[in-house]
Amino acid sequence: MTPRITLVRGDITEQRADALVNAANSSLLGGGGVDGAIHRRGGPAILEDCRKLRASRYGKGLPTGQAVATTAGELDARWVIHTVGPVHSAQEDRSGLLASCYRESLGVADELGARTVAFPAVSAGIFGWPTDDAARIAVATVRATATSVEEVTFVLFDQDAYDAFARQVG
Ligand code: AR6
Repeated sequence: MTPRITLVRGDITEQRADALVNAANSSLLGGGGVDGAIHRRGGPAILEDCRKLRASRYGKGLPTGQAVATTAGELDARWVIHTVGPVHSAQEDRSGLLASCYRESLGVADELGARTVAFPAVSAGIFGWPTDDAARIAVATVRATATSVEEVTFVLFDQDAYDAFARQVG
């Protein structure tokens, strides 16, 4: 099955879903943008889980394009799924890695039994990915992924990003 896709304009930390996806970096130890907001609002339990992951499976960090789950702390969700988007490059096509973020996050959601998942526009902020292309890859990948997730909500922070996703969803 492929999930129903819905769009929301707003802050992902204010959403309710089984899993909220974080646009993290390989360190898993926090940053700006979505990552900063998730750790701020979710509280220290998320960072504590991230540190445990760094001390075990991901000693060198979470590779770009992969995903891993932690508690959602005080957020209105059961899990946060951390994924690391690629930094946009004009020289190198990294779109396969960006698609992988969505695919791998849905795979983790399936392992957890999550039925509703909220995504931000991974890589479209600090990592510099052009919004239209980020939206195209996000929507196409979710549509092409077989998953038991029933609903994917893209949570877009600003109107431009919302409009870009709306053009893709049609
Ligand atoms: N809710 C929803 N969307 C948001 C929020 C929010 N609270 N805040 C920003 N956005 P970014 P990236 C939008 O920069 O490009 C961090 O330092 C934003 O406008 O959060 O993958 C990490 O630690 C943009 O459209 O993620 C990494 O180092 C989109 O979310 C790096 O940034 C993604 O922006 C990851 O950069």
